[in-house]
Amino acid sequence: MAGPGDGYRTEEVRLAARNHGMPLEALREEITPAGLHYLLIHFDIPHVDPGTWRLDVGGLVRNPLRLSLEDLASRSTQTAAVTLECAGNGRAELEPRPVSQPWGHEAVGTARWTGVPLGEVLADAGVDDEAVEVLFTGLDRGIDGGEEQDYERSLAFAEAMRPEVLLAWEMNGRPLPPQHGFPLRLVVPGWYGMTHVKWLRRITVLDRPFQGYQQAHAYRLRSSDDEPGTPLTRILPRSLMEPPGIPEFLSRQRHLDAGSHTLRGRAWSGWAPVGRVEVSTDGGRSWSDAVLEPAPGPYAWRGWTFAWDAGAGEHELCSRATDEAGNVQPLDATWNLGGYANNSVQRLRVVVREA
Ligand SMILES: Nc1nc2c(c(=O)[nH]1)N[C@H]1C(S)=C(S)[C@@H](COP(=O)(O)O)O[C@H]1N2
Ligand SMILES: [Mo]
Repeated sequence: MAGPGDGYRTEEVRLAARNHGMPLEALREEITPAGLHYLLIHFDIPHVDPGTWRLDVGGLVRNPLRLSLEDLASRSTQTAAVTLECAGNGRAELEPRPVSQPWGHEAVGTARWTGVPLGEVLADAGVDDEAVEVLFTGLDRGIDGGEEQDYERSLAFAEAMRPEVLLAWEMNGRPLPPQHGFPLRLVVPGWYGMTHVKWLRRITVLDRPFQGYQQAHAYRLRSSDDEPGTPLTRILPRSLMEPPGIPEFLSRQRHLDAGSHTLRGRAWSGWAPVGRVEVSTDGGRSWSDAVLEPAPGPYAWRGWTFAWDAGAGEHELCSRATDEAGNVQPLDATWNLGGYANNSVQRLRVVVREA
């Protein structure tokens, strides 16, 4: 943990340089270009020869499979626009700050993912009736929390069988870039990023819940290390504003001219479609509805706009999303040990100068 006055540690700065965020001006794009999509890589990006790579599907199945990329691509494919967000997005706003990847608000992006429904591959493998979970193992290996491990995460069997869950080999119409999981990754629309296992090499059907580090220890909401906590699952609603005007290089302070402006942003939730976005230009004291645009898919963000007549002076701009399940963004963050799921509203300070 680091207190409000503590500077960033070398380790945090190194992590931030490896795992870049989506620059918030890219909120302008409905589909995030691959190079602007955020990245989160725990260990090393593995080197993969697509000619010899195979996906093994085993465990509690009657017909274990070993599939090449050609085998997968010969099936009928699906493409979906899906918003991915790291569960640690917003972590750096917490006090004290968990020392980890120091995300502000930029750990998000929306891509078009192409692949095959996982459920169809599992059906071919003939899953046993005792199946409880499905485990996804990446090719990347490292040490986290003092434990050597492959990067692995599981899903409840019923969740894995949902028709929107994909084994994807394309991002925005091109083979997955190395950093986004080449040659194959899992895409679980609506869920936080840690579930979307990259560099897949094995899928194992289990008769009990997986207890590995990234499942049982990391990615849980809890306030101390000795609590089991509750697992992170779906993405809580969030709206972000494209920063208006121009930035000052170092502070990123925004400057714009007095007069009419169209404020823009995007909003998403993994629980239900976003049904409302409100904007405040006075730091959250008063709110007005933004105009919503359609989403490019049921699990993708939707754009919004808001007409603002800006008077000279300093203003704090905020936006907040409400989803159709009734979840709304809080004004203030709730602290937790891992710094997860902080979906409190973004506050953007702008200086408006006389036109
Ligand atoms: N194999 C593997 N898969 C992984 C990770 C990883 O480190 N290794 N990071 C996860 C986390 S925490 C996130 S937020 C997403 C990020 O996906 P992206 O880098 O394609 O944006 O990948 C997930 N899948
Ligand atoms: Mo993440």
